[in-house]
Amino acid sequence: MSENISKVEQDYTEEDIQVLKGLEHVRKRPGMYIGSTGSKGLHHLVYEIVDNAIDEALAGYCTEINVNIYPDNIIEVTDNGRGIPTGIHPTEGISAATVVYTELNAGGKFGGGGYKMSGGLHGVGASVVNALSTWLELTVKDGKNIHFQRFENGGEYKEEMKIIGDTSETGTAVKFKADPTIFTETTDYDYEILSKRLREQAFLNAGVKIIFSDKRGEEENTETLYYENGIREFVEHIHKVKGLEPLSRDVIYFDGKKGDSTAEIALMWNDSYNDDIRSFANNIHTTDGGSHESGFRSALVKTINEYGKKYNLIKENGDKLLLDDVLEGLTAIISVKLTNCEFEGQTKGRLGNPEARPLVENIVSEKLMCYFEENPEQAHAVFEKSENARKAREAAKKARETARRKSAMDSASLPGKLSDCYDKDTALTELYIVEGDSAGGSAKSGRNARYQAILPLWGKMLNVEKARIDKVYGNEKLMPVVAALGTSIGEDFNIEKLRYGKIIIMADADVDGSHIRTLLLTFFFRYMKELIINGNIYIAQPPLFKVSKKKGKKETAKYAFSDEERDMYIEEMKADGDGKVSIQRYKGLGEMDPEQLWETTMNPETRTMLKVNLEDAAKADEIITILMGDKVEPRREFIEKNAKYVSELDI
Ligand code: TSJ
Repeated sequence: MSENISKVEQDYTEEDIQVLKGLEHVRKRPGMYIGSTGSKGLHHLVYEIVDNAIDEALAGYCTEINVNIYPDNIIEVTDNGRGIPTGIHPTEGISAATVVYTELNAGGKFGGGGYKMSGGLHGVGASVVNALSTWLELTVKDGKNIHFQRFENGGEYKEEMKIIGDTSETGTAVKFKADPTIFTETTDYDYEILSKRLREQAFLNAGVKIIFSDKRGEEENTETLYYENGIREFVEHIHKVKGLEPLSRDVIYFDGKKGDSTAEIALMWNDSYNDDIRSFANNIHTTDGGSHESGFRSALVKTINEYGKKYNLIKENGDKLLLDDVLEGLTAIISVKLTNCEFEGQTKGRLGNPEARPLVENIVSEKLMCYFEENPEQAHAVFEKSENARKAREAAKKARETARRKSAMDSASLPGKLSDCYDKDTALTELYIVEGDSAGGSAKSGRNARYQAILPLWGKMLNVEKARIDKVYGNEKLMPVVAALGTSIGEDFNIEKLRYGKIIIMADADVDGSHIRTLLLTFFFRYMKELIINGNIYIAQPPLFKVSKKKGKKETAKYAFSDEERDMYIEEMKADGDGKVSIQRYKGLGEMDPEQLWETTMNPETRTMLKVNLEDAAKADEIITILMGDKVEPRREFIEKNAKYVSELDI
């Protein structure tokens, strides 16, 4: 068989050259295919391969997927499906499997069979993984033969696919090593990141068993991810890890379909004040929602109000529940599978397909009403919870009006501690939110007062997890931030009134500093989310060390932002000959004089800052929920699992 499909190496056709150009382009512009060449892009490689195996499972031919990490960060993904077709591709003249690996976007196209729902974050496929790997090995078992092919240097191959043995089993195995010349930042896979994503896939695809093993360390770390009840168990899992007390015993679950499109919804309320709604389209997390999610929201508020009216729980029309009221304490998963997903927005995180809205809306409207009628105690519990939220909302409105009268929200009365800048153009202006008065002093002297404003924070920080918005209005630490920004919060938020283009959180690299950072991020995430989406929030990166050398009277200094960088500068200075190298460790911003602070952390020409994205903020939000929550067990578990991360954050 391998004889039939072998081609002479030097006999390149025009098509082959096209193929190579495709993969070459992937190597030249990896970002276009996998988003980034950082840690995120690296992990995408694994998702991309696993998604293919999941497609086979969804098609009904595969029950088990194995994902292994071997020493040296080699990844292996195996399934027990039909095996990628190895027969000769009708137009390309080589094995169909080879086509999948060497042509962009070839996945699922061959054989006419194809898949109806194909995921893939950016529509990239196995060929992209191949293009970005030092080597990749493909093994296909077809119930008779074992076929094998090896690729090197981003998709080149010396031999066609060949038979290396016989077998009675079927399945596909892919093993690859990410190319360190492409992934220059890191080629180290993070167990928790992969585990979280694989678990999510197991929840979204009920009945698919994913066995995940990390074989890099002395002790193997293995998890079996298998959920017979799919997204119902996802909702329970979220409650369990966050330590939230459910309002009812069972998760509410609906599914339905229209044509080739399907939707599943699972939901449950808990005793917290926040909602956690996660939506997916073809197994891809739509972080910015979209048509399916808005269909859900609209059906939810409509149905609960209808129920209230029907059973005389709502007396006057003015008592109508708003969306925010019914969302309080709600955890929900919405998962749709469509033949052709369209993702919109800058980060492609929003589902565009208009048909997904009525699909979800109709299922939820019809079935939730039935559910409430059959489970009146649950319906009443939900109603009471929403009713309390409505009352709190109205109390907040009063608090807000009082606050407005005192004109605390008005930019005409800026907070006393604010050292404002002269410029008003948000293309230039920056607000530094600084923890501690001494650092605030240095920042004030060191800044460029034309466009940099300084707001020092003091006093006890409010824990936003336990407070509703009415408490935020009275908080001495947050109110100055709100007043300085000028945008107001929550329902009143208006980005047009923003007084600074960049809002920079500048805190020490210690326990208190990370506490402040996390709380501020949570606050922005909950009450000023648009600022994060809009990319206005930054985290300053002050150096941790100063490495300097005195040669006679002349001092040269370099600032290091990590232990590695510090050691590098020490070596450099030592290698550079005589003079004494000294190291200063900055324990806090207050230890730097104004010039140093300007040069290292505030000068736009020389500073580095981290731009906060929605994911960072959501992470902070999750950390706050778990660490500040009432339950001890999830907190302990979280800290154990995330020991590395937590110590980095030092919370
Ligand atoms: F694409 C890939 F290489 F990334 C990959 C594909 C990786 C892994 C781990 C598994 C797979 C894969 C593909 N598993 N199963 C399949 N199935 C097919 O490609 C297949 C088999 C038969 C037919 C048919 O119509 O008979 C159609 C397809 C798409």
